[in-house]
Amino acid sequence: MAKRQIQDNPVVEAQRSKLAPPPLYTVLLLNDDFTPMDFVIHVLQRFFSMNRERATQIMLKVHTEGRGICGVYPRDVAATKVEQVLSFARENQHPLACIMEES
Ligand code: TYC
Repeated sequence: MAKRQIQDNPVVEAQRSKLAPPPLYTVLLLNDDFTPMDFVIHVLQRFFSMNRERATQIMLKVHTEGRGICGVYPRDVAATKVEQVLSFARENQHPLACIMEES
C-alpha cells in the first residue's frame, strides 16, 4: 500500500490518535512581594512532594527569576494541583499565584 493511502486511511489515523501520548502541562509558581518564603517552601513540599532542599531551590528561583517549575503532569492532574495550591494560599491569606501551561 502506498504511503499516501496509509496516511489518509481513517482506521490508521484512528489508531495513531489512540496511541498518541496525552498532552502534558507544566505547573508553575509566580513571584509576588508578599507570600512568605517559608510558606512557598511548604507548598512545594506538600503538593509537589519535594524535599526541603529542592523546595528551597525552586522557591529561590521563583523569587529571583519571577517564575519556576513545580512539575509536569497530564491536564487533570495539573489542574487539580493548581486548584489545591490556590485554595491553600487563599485559606492562609497569601496572594501566591500558580498557573499551568501546555508543555
Ligand atoms: N518574593 C517573596 C518574598 O520575598 C517570596 C516568594 C517566592 C513569593 C516564590 C512567591 O512563588 C513565590 N517573600
